[in-house]
Amino acid sequence: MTKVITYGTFDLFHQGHYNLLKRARNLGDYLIVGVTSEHFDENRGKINVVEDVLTRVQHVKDTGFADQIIIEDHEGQKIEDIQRYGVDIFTVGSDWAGTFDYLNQYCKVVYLPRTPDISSTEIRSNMFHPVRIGIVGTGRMAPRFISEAKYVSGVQIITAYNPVKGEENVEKFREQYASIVLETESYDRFLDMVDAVYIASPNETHYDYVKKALLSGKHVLSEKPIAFTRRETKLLYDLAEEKGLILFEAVKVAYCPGFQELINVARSGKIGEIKDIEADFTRLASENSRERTDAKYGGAFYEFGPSVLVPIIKLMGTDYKHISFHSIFDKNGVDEYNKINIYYDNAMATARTGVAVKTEGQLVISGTKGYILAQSPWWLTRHFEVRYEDSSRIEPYDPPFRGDGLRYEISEFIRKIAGFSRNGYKLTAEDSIFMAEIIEKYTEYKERNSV
Ligand code: C2G
Repeated sequence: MTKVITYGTFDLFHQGHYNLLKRARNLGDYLIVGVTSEHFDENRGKINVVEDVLTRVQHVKDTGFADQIIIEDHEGQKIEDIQRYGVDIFTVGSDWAGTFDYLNQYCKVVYLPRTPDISSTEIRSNMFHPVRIGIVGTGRMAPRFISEAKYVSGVQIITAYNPVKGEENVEKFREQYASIVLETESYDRFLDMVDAVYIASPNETHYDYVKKALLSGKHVLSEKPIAFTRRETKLLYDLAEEKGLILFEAVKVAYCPGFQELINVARSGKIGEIKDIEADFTRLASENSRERTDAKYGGAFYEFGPSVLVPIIKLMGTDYKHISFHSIFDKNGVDEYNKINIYYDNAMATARTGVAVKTEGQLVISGTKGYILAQSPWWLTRHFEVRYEDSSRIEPYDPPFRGDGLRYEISEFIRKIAGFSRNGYKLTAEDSIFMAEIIEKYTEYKERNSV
């Protein structure tokens, strides 16, 4: 009996997949098909897969060509499988020609002709109808957004908006991105061109921009904080809901695959009951930066507060008993460094943020059986460890992380707009509204104590 094995994602199953499986089956008497897990696809940089693994397995099964279906979830598995199942022939489509020659040591490698003119990528982009995006603000975030959006299919950046006359970054933007229409006069005209907006303007302008965009029927991804009060934030989410629009707060860490994994490990019971969280995020900003000169809307807490609150909200929830703030302010009332303590029944958390004090910058989640340590920069989660009383016992995790991480939040946003996926569990409206409540409390504290 000749055993054949092939692998694929088989997303949005199409004729090319069908032909490949049929040809693979005809190479022998028994066909094993490896379908990639979500985790493995994320690891190899394929972040646009639409269907979940069980749906994809079902489609392969429905063809009737597979005698056995397995899940491929890690690098190096092909070699293991070939040996474990006693495979004679490994095959994939000719788009991979050469890539798997190293498997010749274990079995015969055959590249089958690829069916022309059809691919999951193409189907995905047709299904998604490219979402036309406009960017509000041409400062630091805009170029990062543009370069990361290239990795997400179904996105077109059409226009950018900045009404501030003479700002240096406007001209730079115009020169660098000739194909993006730069609108400097009318926000309405800018909105008319797009399906969705990404808001990366100064903090205090987010609320108005978000509100107007929603009222014009546009989906919104807004930099944090969406607004400075609970009431305003809730109003915006209610408005989005009423209009059937997607509103996402861009707290990047929440959408990182590695951070999701960290939260899931923490929730799994591995470290026992969670009793304490220490989330630390500091970045020294230059003395003339916006963060250190804008006494009203700058400072460390507004800058990094949402990021440090995410792990606390995700693991301890919103039902806290008491919160206290401690800040070091400069002479103009800018918070340079903060320590926030949140107390729950039987658990507590500390968040530290700073723009003029440098700390270790780690995330520590402490439980009754052990703790999770994610070192700086834990908000771009690439590595974390589970540690125990026995200090020699360390379990490392190395989740995937590509680019500067923005692509994950963009991809989630686009998927939600397209109606796929995945309810927004990563950062919900409730999470954002709760963050706004803490921000509001912080503002009251700051007004009382800063100067
Ligand atoms: N395929 C094809 N013709 C197409 C499209 C795809 O023959 N028009 C083949 C691919 O060459 C592959 C299989 O169908 O052999 C599955 O394709 P994908 O779902 O795109 O999976 P892929 O990313 O190629 O994964 O470990 C995974 C493997 O490396 C292949």
